[in-house]
Amino acid sequence: MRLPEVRDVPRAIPREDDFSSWLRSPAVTARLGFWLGITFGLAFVTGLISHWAQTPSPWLAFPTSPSWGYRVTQGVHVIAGTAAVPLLLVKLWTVFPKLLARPPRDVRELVLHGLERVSIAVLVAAAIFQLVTGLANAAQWYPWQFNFRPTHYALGWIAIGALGVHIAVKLPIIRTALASDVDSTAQDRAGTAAGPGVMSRRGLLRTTWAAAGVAVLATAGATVPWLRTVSVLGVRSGTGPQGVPINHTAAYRGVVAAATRATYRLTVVNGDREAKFSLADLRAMPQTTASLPIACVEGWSAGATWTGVPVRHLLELVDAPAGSEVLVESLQEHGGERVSTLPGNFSDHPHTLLALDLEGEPLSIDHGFPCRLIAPDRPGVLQTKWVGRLEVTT
Ligand SMILES: Nc1nc2c(c(=O)[nH]1)N[C@H]1C(S)=C(S)[C@@H](COP(=O)(O)O)O[C@H]1N2
Ligand SMILES: [Mo]
Repeated sequence: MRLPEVRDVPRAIPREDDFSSWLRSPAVTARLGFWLGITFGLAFVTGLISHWAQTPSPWLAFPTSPSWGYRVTQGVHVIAGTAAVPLLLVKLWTVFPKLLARPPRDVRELVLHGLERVSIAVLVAAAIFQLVTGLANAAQWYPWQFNFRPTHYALGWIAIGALGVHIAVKLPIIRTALASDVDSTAQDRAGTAAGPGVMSRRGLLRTTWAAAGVAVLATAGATVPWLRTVSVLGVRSGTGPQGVPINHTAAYRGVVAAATRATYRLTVVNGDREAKFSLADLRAMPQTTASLPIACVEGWSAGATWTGVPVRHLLELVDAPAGSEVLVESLQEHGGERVSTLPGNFSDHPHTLLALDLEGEPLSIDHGFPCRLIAPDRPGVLQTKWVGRLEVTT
């Protein structure tokens, strides 16, 4: 069945045919898409790792080694997402006229066309949502009401699913485009200019790669120490007290009074066994020193040397068996990151510490005085500060 053609309607909105730039070619779009696919793939995989680290699985324990593992995967996550921003913007520019394409008149084709449009709309919306919320999160700006983590996680699946469909649908075009020269006109839409105008295709691609490179350099310093000085966009890339940045201060979390009280006691509980230790008691226990990073989910990280009592030692004092899962509770009464769970393989690890010192000096109040949890290969959000209580939960 054919639908009547709409003719002679005055055009306020341009049509696909009104765009003729030599740069808007599948030869260019496919090359941008290739790298966009890589950045989204990296962000997806490292995002799954971060989700796993924060949602302990009873079937598959998150590993405690290498101790810098989460630092690397989360650094890659944020860097890949940042690099994707210029790639996505330029790619959308190259395909933008398709938005104005006239729908086919054949009903069957119209349905297919509509389905493709919907899948592209989902992909573009999810991709933009992920990049915008991810960047805002890395900048610690939360201009929304929803809970960031579950939303970003769910949309990650939607984005990667829609990306898979998109690649499958476009595969023939992608393969031809990538196999031929970037100046090839073989797949260009009729009406595309026959040669370069203000810019060559190679020039556009080089400019885009450079923009992605600048975006990476501007954020990577939050995790890569020697890049600190060039990272104008690196959040928390500067040094804080004792050489480690501070995310949430004691004043912000309202724990100054509780953390500095002379009557401070650490409570360790295993069923009906309960023990209490003063700061002096903790200092008198065997101490372990370990080099472990703070690796924030927001992408910044910093390596440091911590000294304190192994959590395993404290658990032995209340007869907790090996592999005990432990609930770590802060003196902090309100707000986020108040408690965290240490899975059994983490509480067993000799470098999982209740740290008292950072770089050889007592912890500053903002780093968690009198003591804070620090464990290998663990997201920063779970490295609980101002610890008041450890409770064995299994
Ligand atoms: N009790 C408590 N612990 C906390 C936080 C917090 O707000 N409250 N912030 C967490 C976050 S998000 C990070 S990245 C690390 C940062 O530790 P630092 O401030 O010593 O660098 O502490 C974690 N521990
Ligand atoms: Mo964090």
